[in-house]
Amino acid sequence: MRLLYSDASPYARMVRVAVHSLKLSEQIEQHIVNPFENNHELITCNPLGKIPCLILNDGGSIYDSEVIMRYLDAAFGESKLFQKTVDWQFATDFSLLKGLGTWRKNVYQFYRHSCERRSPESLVNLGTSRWIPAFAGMTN
Ligand SMILES: N[C@@H](CCC(=O)N[C@@H](CS)C(=O)NCC(=O)O)C(=O)O
Repeated sequence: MRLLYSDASPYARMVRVAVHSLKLSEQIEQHIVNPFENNHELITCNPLGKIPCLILNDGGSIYDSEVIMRYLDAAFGESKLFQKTVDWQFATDFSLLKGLGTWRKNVYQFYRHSCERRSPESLVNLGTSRWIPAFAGMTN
């Protein structure tokens, strides 16, 4: 598989965290693309011309960061990152992460702040979340 991405894209970064967390780095070749240069391969696999875009081994393609992550998790991760049944609070928290434009240190602080405001249980979830260790690792 081949992942078209850009270092500057928070959406692509999120997918790359998932690739790393699922230990798929050797199976997915990561290729930098500037989405604003009308790259032929990108437009061919994603008519929207946006990254990230995952090109499958059979030539098909999957795009939109969340769809890519859900695909990788279901196909190769035994649904470790996203549960098989929808947890709406988890989905909402995930949307919060997606909505953040700035990553690195801010993502962890913002998420923690948001959980602290909600409920003590959220803090427990924060500690046990499968995502946070990966994000925290990227912020160091
Ligand atoms: N909903 C998409 C958004 C992807 C997106 O907007 N990517 C930006 C880079 S951060 C892009 O490719 N922009 C190029 C364009 O809009 O033409 C996702 O989650 O993957």
